[in-house]
Amino acid sequence: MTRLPAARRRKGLRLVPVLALSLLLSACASNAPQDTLKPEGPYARKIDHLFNPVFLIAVAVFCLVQGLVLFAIVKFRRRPGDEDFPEQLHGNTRLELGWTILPAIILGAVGVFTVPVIFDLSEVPKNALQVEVTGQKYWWSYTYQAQSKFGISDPIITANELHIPAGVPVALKLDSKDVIHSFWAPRLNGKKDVVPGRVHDWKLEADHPGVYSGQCAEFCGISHANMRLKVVAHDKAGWADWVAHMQTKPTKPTSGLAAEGYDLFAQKGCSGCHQVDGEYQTVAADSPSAPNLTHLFSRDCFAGCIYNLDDRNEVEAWLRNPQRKAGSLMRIGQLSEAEIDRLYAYLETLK
Ligand code: HEC
Ligand SMILES: [Cu+2]
Repeated sequence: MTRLPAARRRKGLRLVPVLALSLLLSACASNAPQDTLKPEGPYARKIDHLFNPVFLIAVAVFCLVQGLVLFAIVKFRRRPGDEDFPEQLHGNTRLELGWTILPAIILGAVGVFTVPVIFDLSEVPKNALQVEVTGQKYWWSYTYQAQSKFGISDPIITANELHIPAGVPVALKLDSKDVIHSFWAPRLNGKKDVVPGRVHDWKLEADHPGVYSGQCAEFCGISHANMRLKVVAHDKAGWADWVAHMQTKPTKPTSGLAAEGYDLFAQKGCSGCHQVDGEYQTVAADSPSAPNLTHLFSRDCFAGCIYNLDDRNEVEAWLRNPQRKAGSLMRIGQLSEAEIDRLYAYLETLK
């Protein structure tokens, strides 16, 4: 066996504490909005309640196994004067039965608690708000069909930010336009694959009003990491306001930059992909689907929730070059700064 020179070995050893420390510190983020260990709703809590004991069992098994390994290493180490091979053994029925039966019992016990949770989580909740979720490269669209129980009289279509009432179960129907994505809002429930040609049921519920971030959790292409989402949970009044607002139609601007922007929106082909209810209703059949912009400025974030809508620079940078988000399916010609100003003025009216 070739051995590393002593100096190199020592250098390698010095890296061990550095690695261990960085691993430890990486667990210390004070602001971790996607921390699955801090569930904020009943479904996520079910998973957490399962995770905690299973983790403890895993720790106990780890300590037992590693402890036995260390014990064997120390106890049976080679001592000075040991010249002969140790006694060679083959098989030990009692040990082998032990380490087959004990893990089987442990896994069986874990299974007894896990299986009901799997069934619970896949049960479609009753009296739930229904939302259709479509994953696509690289953003999420949400459709709420009319549901009188939740005050929705006309369908609502929005993107990236999923609005829900707090304390109410939300039944999701997940579908994909292109490849496999995975819908994940860690503090509200686990992951669920979003597969083209199939509709998967999933659900969410938030205990309290708040904003819960999430992301696509299945590698789906070059901007997979830029496919984030937000779940915004409202209190009763906030939910009623949001629904009422989303049911209004924007009024077409008639003067100033915004009116010029309105015309540019058609001239520059934006309306070929983007729908604005009441104004630009139909999009080209062969265009990639694009976020519905009817109430664009009622959202906080855009383009897979990676940019802030309240930062005008980010919106302008997007119109200057939508390819700043790698692989973006928004393809437009180069716009002049004057055109961008006008388009921005129009977009801003889409509240
Ligand atoms: C070829 C289709 C297409 C055309 C044409 C197009 N877009 Fe887009 N647009 C998209 C797609 C797809 C996205 C989502 C990109 C992403 O998040 O990965 C998008 C995203 C956006 C967003 C962010 C919306 C959100 O909620 O995330 C805005 C604003 C926008 N486009 C404005 C425009 C304007 C203005 C024009 C015309 C100059 C235009 N788009 C032309 C396809 C298009
Ligand atoms: Cu994805």
